[in-house]
Amino acid sequence: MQEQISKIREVAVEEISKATDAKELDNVRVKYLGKKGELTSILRGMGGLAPEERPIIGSKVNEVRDELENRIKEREKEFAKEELERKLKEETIDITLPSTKVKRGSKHPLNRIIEEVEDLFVSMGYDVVSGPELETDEFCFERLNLPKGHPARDMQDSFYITSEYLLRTQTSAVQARTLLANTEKTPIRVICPGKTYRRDDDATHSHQFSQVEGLVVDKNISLADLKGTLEVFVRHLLGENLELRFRPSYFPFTEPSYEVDVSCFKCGGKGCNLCKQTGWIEVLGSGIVHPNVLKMGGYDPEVYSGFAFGTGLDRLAMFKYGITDIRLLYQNDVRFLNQFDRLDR
Ligand code: 2NM
Repeated sequence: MQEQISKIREVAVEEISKATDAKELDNVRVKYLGKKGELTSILRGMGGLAPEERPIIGSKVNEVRDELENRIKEREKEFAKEELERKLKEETIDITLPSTKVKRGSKHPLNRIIEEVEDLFVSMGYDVVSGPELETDEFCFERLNLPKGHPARDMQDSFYITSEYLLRTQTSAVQARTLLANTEKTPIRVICPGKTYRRDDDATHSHQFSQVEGLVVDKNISLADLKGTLEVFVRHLLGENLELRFRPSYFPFTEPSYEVDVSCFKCGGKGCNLCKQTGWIEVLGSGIVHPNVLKMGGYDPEVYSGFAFGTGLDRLAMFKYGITDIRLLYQNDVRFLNQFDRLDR
């Protein structure tokens, strides 16, 4: 009997070491240690042995069973290790392979300008406000001191939807709303960037364009505040060494009014095609808020004063990036837009 057990052990050990995968190994386990396995059968048949033989045979079988179990476990570990090594080898990633190119979008030049202007004015304590693009005659004209019969109210120049509603011709409508919403709360410091509409369409005029207007109202606001603010604005956007020139002008909502020229950033003021040989380029309209506008906004012009300014963002973008046709800003042709990728300003 003992010899039979030794023989079984010998063959089993041989088969365990010869198993080439986990499945074969399991078959070996079942063959010897399973319910109907060879070793198990010997334990089952112990009843037929002489009583003094039973403990000897029993412990021998257990000893061999433990040994076989350990050997099977060791072999399983080896298989797992081999499997892991195979996977590591097979599933390596070739990091030198070139990737498929991902198309990246780019920020629209107008949005670059708007964000730059917003960041600057927010840093000076201004709020950025917006309002409806479909406006009433009241906010677009009446409350901005544009009297009936003013050319800007003409059907030829504005998009009227009804006799009362039109697409806003300037963002100052938002400022008229801001005044009315804050009655005698000061200071008011706002800029209003946004889309505006006029009946124009050529290389320098688009039926839809973009403006930013600014408004400050407080006690003791003077022309000095206006000049200082616009100097910071223009120099930040177009160049720190530029000169500004304030030229008397007329706007219905400001008195006095000024157009602001900047020394030509292309020729430095000597005269070139960009500045049409004048050395100056017009960049802003501005002025001291008209008392009528303050009054209609609910501010006593004897107590409060303010300054306002406005400029076309399209023109600024065209200057800044050397764009010659305003319509390029609204066609969203990627061949155009791509050129602004990765510019940091
Ligand atoms: C400009 C030029 C001058 C302006 C005036 C106002 C308001 F609301 F205070 F009346 N907002 N914007 C203004 C003044 C706009 O754009 C060329």
